[in-house]
Amino acid sequence: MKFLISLALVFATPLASLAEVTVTDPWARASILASRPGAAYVTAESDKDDRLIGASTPIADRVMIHAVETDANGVGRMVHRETLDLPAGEAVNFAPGGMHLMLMGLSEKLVEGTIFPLTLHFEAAGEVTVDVPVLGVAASGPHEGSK
Ligand SMILES: [Cu+2]
Repeated sequence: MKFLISLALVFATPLASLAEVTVTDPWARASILASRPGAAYVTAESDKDDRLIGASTPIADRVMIHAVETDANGVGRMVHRETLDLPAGEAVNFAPGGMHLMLMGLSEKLVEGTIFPLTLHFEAAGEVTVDVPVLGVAASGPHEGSK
């Protein structure tokens, strides 16, 4: 019993002070032209209320958080967001046609079969870096085109 109590204390201390964000299913679509921005997608989930405050990658000048909003005429347009809220325990999905990480000023075009690092900056959890696989130009999700 004494052992169980001390074990609980050991595990409770770090969890109480730090938020932890899990980033899964990163992917990007191959680009046809390096002059066009690329887009990367992930799923992010935090165990505490947190906020995505930015992202970066060595292959692009700048990474922007973009949402897609549909106007009154049903036309979707990209909207820049400075931050993105991550409510505790809620998985936030980035996907084509919705939230995405826009890779501005690519140093080279995204080639299918390659991988690049992407660092996400969270207000509470700090930095999380993931390896982003580049899938085919027609891929629409993280598991397609990855045989
Ligand atoms: Cu965009």
